[in-house]
Amino acid sequence: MLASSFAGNDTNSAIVERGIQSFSDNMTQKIVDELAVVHIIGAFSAGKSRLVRELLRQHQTALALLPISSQERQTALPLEITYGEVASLQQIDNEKPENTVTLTCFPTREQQMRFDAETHQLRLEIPEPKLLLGNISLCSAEEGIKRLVLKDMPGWNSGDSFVAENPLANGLVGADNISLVYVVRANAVDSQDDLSRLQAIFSAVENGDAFFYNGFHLIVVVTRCDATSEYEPIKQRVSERLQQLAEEIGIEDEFILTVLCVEFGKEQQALNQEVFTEAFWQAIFAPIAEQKQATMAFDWANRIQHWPQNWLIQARLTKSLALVKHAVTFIDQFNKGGEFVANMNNTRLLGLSENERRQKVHNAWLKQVGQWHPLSEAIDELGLDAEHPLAVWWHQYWLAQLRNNLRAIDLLSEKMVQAISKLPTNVSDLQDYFFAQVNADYQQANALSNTHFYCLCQAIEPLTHEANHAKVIATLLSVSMLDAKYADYYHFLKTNP
Ligand SMILES: Nc1nc2c(ncn2[C@@H]2O[C@H](COP(=O)(O)OP(=O)(O)OP(=O)(O)O)[C@@H](O)[C@H]2O)c(=O)[nH]1
Ligand SMILES: [Mg+2]
Repeated sequence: MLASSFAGNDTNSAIVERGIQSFSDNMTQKIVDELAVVHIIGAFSAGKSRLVRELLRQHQTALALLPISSQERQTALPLEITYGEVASLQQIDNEKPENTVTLTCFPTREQQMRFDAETHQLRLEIPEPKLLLGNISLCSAEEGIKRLVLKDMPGWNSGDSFVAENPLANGLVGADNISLVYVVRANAVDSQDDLSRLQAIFSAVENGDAFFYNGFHLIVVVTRCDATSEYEPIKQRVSERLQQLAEEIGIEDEFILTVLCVEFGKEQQALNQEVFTEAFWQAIFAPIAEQKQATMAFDWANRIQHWPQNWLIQARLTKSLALVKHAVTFIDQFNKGGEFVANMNNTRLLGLSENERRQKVHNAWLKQVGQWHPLSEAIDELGLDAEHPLAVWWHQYWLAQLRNNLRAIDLLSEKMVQAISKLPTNVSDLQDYFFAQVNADYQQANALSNTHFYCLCQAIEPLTHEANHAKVIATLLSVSMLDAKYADYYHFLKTNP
């Protein structure tokens, strides 16, 4: 089987790879920086950082980057946790972003305290899919996948931090909050100090200073609940207390409370907290759950099914294959029983002028092969919009192959038209004349049905009837890769005998 030659310096595989890469880039939605924030607040040593560690426990390789949780006051700088393709921890100077430092392990409290919590923070990026929200619309209409930012805050009463002492000044106000997480030890659920801080936050929600999506969702995580029998009484006590606070402040209509009790256990012998962590994620995403579900199910196969009609490539594929078929029929008709203009000879042209002879031969030829429109012009009409995700593959591979393979047929047709138009009156044998004029081009064109590209066209013909557009594209991309690899291999063998 013949293989087409390389286009420029690229191998066929390189061209297909580029097409597939471009398709993949176009179909992968970019992650935008719009922030949806969930603050984790509470008194020092309540278990805020421990909660974060539990949520990210399966990221074993990033263990050194996770916040330290200890019996002493620990967190001194706010820690942002969000999605990143690779785990990384940075210390950010909000006023001088150029001073950002990448850290290889989580800084101790002493190390953190060298920096001003008002202007500095830590940022942990981690490949945790739970931190991706899908392409939901939050505050702006920006398209792309939104990230969740969890904020592990310094403890309220850790004394020496501006941030810790001003829970309202440290981001709750002004952020696009999805929900709020308040962590409290089981033995501190009656704390007056916590209550007065929550009161300040509830008031900020009431007067609109603190913005929350779809109501004010508060998730209370009660840690160190060692006996499950305590869960219900604790939940009840916390609910009553906070519901009453919401009523006093006048936000009971928008106040949605979830209380989760947990016993994380000793760090070293951490229990499997799967049930708790699932319940936790579900609770914090409750305000955007519907939107999130709708966008997450919208993968690329689904998106292709929803492409506009003029983006679907079946119609263009059908037209491409029709051109190939047309070319093959043309070649079949081109030579009938060894004659390029069948049954034509000098006797039938006797008594005609030079022009009349040429006209008669041309008509006979057209009758034999049918009307001919240059294939290259038909191929030009098959272009895709530049913004079509498959545009690179379609133009650089598919249409280029089509053009390369059908060029010989256009050339043959042109050659024949020229040969007829300059047919001299004194040729002794018409068939000999045409043989000399076009046979070499005919042989070239006739090789089409022997090419790997022709085989490919036959193999993908059933796709033109396939209703599943994603399947069509997936199949096209994979067979084009096989085709390209074959062509490169063939070329390699030919040039390295
Ligand atoms: N046994 C047990 N220990 C817990 C639990 N929750 C937290 N701890 C421990 O309590 C200590 C304090 O937890 P941290 O996560 O550091 O508390 P924090 O709220 O981040 O405290 P600051 O950063 O100082 O504000 C750590 O040693 C945790 O391992 C729990 O449910 N059970
Ligand atoms: Mg902490």
